[in-house]
Amino acid sequence: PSFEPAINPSGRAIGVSSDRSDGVEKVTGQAVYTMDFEEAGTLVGLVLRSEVARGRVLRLNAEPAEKIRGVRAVATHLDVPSLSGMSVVKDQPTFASDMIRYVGEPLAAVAADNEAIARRALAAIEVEIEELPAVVNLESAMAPDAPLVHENWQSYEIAMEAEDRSGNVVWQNGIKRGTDAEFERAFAEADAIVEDRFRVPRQNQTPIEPHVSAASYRNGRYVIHTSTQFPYMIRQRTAELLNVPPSQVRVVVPTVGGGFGGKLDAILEPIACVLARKSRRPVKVTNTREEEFATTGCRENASVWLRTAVSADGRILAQSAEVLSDNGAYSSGETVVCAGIATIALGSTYRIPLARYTSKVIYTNTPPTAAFRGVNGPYCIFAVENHVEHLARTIGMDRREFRMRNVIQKGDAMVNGQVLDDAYLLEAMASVESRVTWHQHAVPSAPGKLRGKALVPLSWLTNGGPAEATVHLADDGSIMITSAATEIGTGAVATGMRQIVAEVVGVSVDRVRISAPDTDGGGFDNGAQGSRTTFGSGEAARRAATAVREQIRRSAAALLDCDAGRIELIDGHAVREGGSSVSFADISRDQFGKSGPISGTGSFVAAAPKFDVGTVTGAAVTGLSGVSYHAHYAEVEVDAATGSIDILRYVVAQDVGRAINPAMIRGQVRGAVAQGIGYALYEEVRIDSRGHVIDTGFESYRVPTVLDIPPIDLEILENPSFEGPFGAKGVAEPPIVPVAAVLCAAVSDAIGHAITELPVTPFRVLEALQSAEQA
Ligand code: SMO
Repeated sequence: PSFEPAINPSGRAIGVSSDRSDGVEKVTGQAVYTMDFEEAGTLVGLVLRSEVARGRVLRLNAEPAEKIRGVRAVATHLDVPSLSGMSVVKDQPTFASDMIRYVGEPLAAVAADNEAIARRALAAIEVEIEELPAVVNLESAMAPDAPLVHENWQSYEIAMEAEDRSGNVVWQNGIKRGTDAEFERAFAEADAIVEDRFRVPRQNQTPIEPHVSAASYRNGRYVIHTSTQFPYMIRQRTAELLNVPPSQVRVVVPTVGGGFGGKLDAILEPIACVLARKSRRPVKVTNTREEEFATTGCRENASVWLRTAVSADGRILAQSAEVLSDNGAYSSGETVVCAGIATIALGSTYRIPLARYTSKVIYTNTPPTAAFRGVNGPYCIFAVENHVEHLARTIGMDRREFRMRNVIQKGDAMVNGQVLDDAYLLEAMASVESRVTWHQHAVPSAPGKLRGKALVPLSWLTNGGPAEATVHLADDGSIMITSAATEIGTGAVATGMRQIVAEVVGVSVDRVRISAPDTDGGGFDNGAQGSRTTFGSGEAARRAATAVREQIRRSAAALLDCDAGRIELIDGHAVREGGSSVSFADISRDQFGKSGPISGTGSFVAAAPKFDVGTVTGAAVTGLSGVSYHAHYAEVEVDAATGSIDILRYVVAQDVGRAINPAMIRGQVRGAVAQGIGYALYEEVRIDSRGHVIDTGFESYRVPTVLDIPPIDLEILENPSFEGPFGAKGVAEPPIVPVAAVLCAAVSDAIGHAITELPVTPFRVLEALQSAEQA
């Protein structure tokens, strides 16, 4: 691989743990979140939500609410265009009209002078609903005679095999590798066949700042200030729902208090817009914590079935898999798109020569599910790795040995046929093993305490979506970046992109500023998703900065009377080889009068990966970009009397391509492992038999605290990508992916019995211990 070497060989700007520029204002309470943002005259918007999971709206009368003094607007489905012709991938209307499909579905909204009036107005809206039988879990939704969540949904155009275009299946994706005859022979001739089914619950992103959107309507345009990860998606989706051209919607993003995948879609934005249009006043709609738990898109509940043929000498011969993911009542698109990733994720760590994988997304009468850091990776890898432990046990082989025999190595293809010329899984595993006692005997446990450990390798992707950026040389010699890349708390925009540009242009990081995301003010950006900010937005900025750098050198050459090739850019100055120099401020002012201000633009989209398709067919997501390589190790101690789990040691090796800011990487790994611990051991959004979310607060929904998170021993590996800036790859998502896998495997190792369902609660541990005794 060849990529440009660092332009400042001293590494002044990248590879340095620059301070987070947004840190001080956040910890001192000065940062302005959408929560804090308020135009003069802003009204309070509240949403009336359905109390039943499935039903027919017989009557909806908003008139009594409209008559209340201080109520400025009441909106229902009558105020928005109907959704006919909307694609199934994004099918949620702003307000329900005739049918209700989940508890919490918006029926109407009000804008009033204050919250008390708005609450009274909600209570005054008259609603009559005929409750109908609902399907609130995967099993009942897939039953042959199940009620259809979308009764006329077969009219949607879906690229799906004909036999599956029925029932509540939203979308199906599959991968076939090898011929049917080869596949069947592998199972017939296998020394062992192992089968498992794994189950996982919903996980809520629990951002500190809930969803909140403020909208105004001026001169026929909507202006939205909102807490989002993806301003252009909000613009597009809101425009689609309001049936206006996207250019009639402007999206501005103040400081964001956490996203984690949950803030990709328009949820409150269209509601705020309709209320603003009707009231002719700015309107702010804020989710309560209860609404945040009960109505926003969680990581989906799912089940993963795996069946594998294996040889006595520990080789995977063939594998079947079926993933069932709960879409909820409407599709945001994420769960559907990610169904494609699931089939690849299952076959991205080990060589699977023959495969039959299916991934199905199912409609249920429950709140729509959506993206969450790592999408379905945490449950696909949880299933794959605990299944691998089962395979090794079955043939009596050491699990480390089994993994080494099957793990993808350089030049191998993943199950989708994509060749990984740079696979660094063995190196990641070696990094972890050099820091743990894997080969030694475990430290003896105290009486009643059981110790176990596990090591899990991982390949993971970076979103390769498009980005534009512009870099300007200002009149004072400082640098300005305009981009719609969105800072969601990782530091990748506010600090990382500035480091990248500083490195290229040859200034200190504090001389570089970056604009806040505004769809009226910067180029397109694919949003803070899939760990793509540094990789994609950063690369666009690097390219823009390179164009500026060359213009500065040309201008300096003219001023210093030499060849541009002899100019170096150092600390805000253009320096002629061995002699005189001119400051960026002087260059800038000189250029203003000659050929105008200096600026450059850059754009990026990842190239298609390399394939050795052979007999692979059917993958809807065709390839992964910016693949990085990882290993996680955990050692746990289980209390046999109480079932409680202590994490004694947690070790990570993460390939980041190129470390732009090591301290920020450590922060991301720690945050991801923390969220992974929550998923593995505590978190579960439960839904009752009538479709109500049970866990609507932190009293019953337990997230890990600082007391639950052990020190994390991280080694950062640098295996440069061909595309990211200076070789950088995505960082923030991959480290959540293997956490549940490694913790569950370590607990199963400790208690001598497999656990196949998350979260691994003390109750499940005691249940498994009991089964182990009976066996
Ligand atoms: S789930 Mo992430 O925001 O791509």
